[in-house]
Amino acid sequence: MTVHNADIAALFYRMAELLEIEGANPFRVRAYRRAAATMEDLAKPAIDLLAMGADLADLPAIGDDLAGKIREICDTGRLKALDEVEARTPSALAALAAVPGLGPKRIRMLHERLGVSSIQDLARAASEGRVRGLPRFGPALEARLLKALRKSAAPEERRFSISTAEDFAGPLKWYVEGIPGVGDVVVAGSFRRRKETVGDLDILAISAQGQATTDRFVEYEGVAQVLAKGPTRATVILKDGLQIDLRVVPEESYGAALIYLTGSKSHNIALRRLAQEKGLKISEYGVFRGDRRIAGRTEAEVYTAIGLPWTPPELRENRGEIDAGFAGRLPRLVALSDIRGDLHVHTRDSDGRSMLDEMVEAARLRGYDYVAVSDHSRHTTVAHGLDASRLSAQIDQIDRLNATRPGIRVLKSCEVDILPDGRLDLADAVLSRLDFVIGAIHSNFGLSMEAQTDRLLRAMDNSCFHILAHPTGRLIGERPGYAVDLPKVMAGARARGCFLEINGHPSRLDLDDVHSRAARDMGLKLAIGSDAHSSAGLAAMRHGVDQARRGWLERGDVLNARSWPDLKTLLAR
Ligand code: DGT
Ligand code: CA
Ligand code: CA
Repeated sequence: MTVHNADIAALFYRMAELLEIEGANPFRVRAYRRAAATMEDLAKPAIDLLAMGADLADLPAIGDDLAGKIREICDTGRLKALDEVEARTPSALAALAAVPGLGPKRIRMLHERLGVSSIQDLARAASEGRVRGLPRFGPALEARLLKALRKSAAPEERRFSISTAEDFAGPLKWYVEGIPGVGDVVVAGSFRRRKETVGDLDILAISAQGQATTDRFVEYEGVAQVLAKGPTRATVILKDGLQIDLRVVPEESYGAALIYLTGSKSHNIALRRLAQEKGLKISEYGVFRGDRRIAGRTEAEVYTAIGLPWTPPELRENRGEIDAGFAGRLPRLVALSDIRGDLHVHTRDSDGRSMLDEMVEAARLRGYDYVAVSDHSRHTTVAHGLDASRLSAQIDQIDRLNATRPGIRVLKSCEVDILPDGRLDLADAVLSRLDFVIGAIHSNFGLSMEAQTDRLLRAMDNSCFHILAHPTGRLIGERPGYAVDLPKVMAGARARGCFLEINGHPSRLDLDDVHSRAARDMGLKLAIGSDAHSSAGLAAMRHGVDQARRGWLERGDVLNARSWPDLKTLLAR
């Protein structure tokens, strides 16, 4: 575990904030703030100083007590004293600190004078005009608070799936590219990092004429509301509720601005810390030594200036990419062009909308070497699942197709239901005729974690089983996954020669990025499937690949980045 000085500072600031809300001794509050500042200014990581045997009590504003706390944080990543304060501060009160304009002193005043201990209390008091009369408040602040509260009370932060965001991003990008004087345009933010959902779109445009650009930007036909417009930036809300932030920068800051706007925030903060350690300053305008700009035009230039290789946006989550970059060990991420085939598609034989030969032809047109037909089994009756005789007939049909159609190999598969007791929905006799079997849960989501985990492991005990589809069963924005001990399932899969899937359907993306990373770290290979239910659905492969990239997967970690002969060898149990 690496604990950064900024992490220690953050814990101390939080401590000061909560103590202040509590009305603790001001000297104690100030001591934590000064200690936090010391940590921020420290040139070397405290964790390294400790390892070298340095006495941190020698540092400014750090006494024996705080030195001990720093050691505790470096050892455990936590601060017990803070946990205790957190536990006794009403969480609603602590949450008030997130309202712009409210610091601990004001929160305490609101609490003591007006009995405010939640956001709702505050909204009521402010709308009744009771806040303005407090010392250090006033009508202007009251109005600002109300505005901030209205914003935060707006529908529970709405997020858009990456594929919905793509639908908006494409035309919007063309529009901005068409504005006179505009050069490159990039949709940055979480969209560029390929997060599974985005809160808003952040567009970066190069132009020497900022004002003219934002003027034209807000005239975009989809705009419902203009929240802000200035010479370098504008914010609008589209009719469908999606917010768009536009930043306009001159060419010489492009790389720096792109890094800033791509984020993530925690990646940016880590970069800034790194620059500071080198005596540099990094901002959205460039990298500076003193007043001199030493980099900024391209992303690569900026990364190089602070000693890092250019880092793929999907990795910029401060999940180890900085250390890996330093060590020259960034993964060579799998790319869509590495994918040789699709391992999960449906046809009209179950709940797909395209005929089997249409699916095969669409896969061939995508340049695949193979495509696996994996219709549902009978247990999933709503999907018109196949029983043994219908599956047999499909197998025969695919054999005939393979004999006549050159250009792509059609693999015989089936998405077989895993029954509540872990048995598979179809008999081994028919399953063993398939090239491989995908197992999935479509019922009994409510089992205990232990039972669900056992169910999956028992299914994988069957030597007909190969790939576990959408392993958590979640539907993004609709339902969480079932309770399951994924690390245990992953280890169990590896031990049995089975694999897990990254389902590329934009409402599934299951495994997600974090679980995919965990699989990779334990040496478990993954299959990426589109779960297409029509020929157009094959395009979802790219969403699966995006999440694989966010999970640090390389070509070798992905089953269907292999040729069929190689894949066949891997699938042999
Ligand atoms: P989202 O929109 O919630 O899906 O996530 P992002 O990552 O697109 O975040 P957003 O739209 O709030 O901001 C876009 C980028 O701007 C973000 O990825 C990094 C940068 N950024 C925003 N706030 C800060 C900040 O306080 N500090 C730094 N260093 N960068 C920030
Ligand atoms: Ca964003
Ligand atoms: Ca934004």
